[in-house]
Amino acid sequence: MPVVLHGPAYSTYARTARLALEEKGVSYELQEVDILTGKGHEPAHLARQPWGKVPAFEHDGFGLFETFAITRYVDEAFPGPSLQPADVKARARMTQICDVIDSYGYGAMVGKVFWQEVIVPMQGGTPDADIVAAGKEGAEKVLNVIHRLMENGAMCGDAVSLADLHVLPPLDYYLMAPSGRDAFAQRPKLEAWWKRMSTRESVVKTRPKLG
Ligand SMILES: N[C@@H](CCC(=O)N[C@@H](CS)C(=O)NCC(=O)O)C(=O)O
Repeated sequence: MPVVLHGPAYSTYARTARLALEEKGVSYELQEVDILTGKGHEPAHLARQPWGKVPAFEHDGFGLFETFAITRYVDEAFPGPSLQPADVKARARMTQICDVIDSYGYGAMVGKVFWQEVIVPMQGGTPDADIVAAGKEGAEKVLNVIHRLMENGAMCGDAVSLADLHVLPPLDYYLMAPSGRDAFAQRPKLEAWWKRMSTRESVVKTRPKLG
C-alpha cells in the first residue's frame, strides 16, 4: 500500500512530514485536507486525527498522527540516510529542538506573526498589533535559544536531522512576515544554515505556494 500523507501543502507541520519523506526518498501521495474550509473536522479526517489537525499519515494500513511521531517513523521504517544522529547527546539535542519549535515556536511564528501579517491582509483585514508584538517576542526568544543550541552551523550533529526539518517550515513563514525579516540579524549561524537548507531539493520541492 502506498504511503499517504493527509494535509494541505500550506501546512507547516505537513511540510515537515513531507520533508522527512523527501529526504528519505519515499514516494507518497499527498491527500489535501483543507483545514481552512473545515475539512479537518469532517468525520473522515477526525477518524485519522481526533483533533482535526494535520498531518495524518498511513503506511501499510498503519495510521499515525503527531508530526514528530510521523517523522521518526519515516526515518526508522524506510531506508536512506538516517535523519537522527547516532550519538545519544546529539539525538537528545535534536529532540529538544523539535520540542522547542513545537511548544513555543509554531504558535508565535506562524499562529501569531505570520497569520496576522501575511494571511489577515490577504483576506482584506488589518493585523492586530498586540498579537504581532506578542508573537514577535515569543519568536525571537525561540530563535535565540535555537541559535545558542546550534553547533558548527548545524542544528545538531553533522548531517541534516529531524531538527532541521522541524525548524525550517515555521521559520520560512516567519521570514515572509515583515516582523520576521530581520530574523538573521545577529544570528549568523542561523543565516548560514538557512542559506544551505533553503536550496535543498526537498525544501524547494515542498515550498508552499501562497495567495
Ligand atoms: N501536534 C500536532 C500539531 C499539528 C497542527 O497544529 N497542525 C495545524 C496546521 S500546520 C493544524 O492542523 N491546524 C488546524 C487546527 O488547529 O484546527 C502535530 O504535531 O501534528
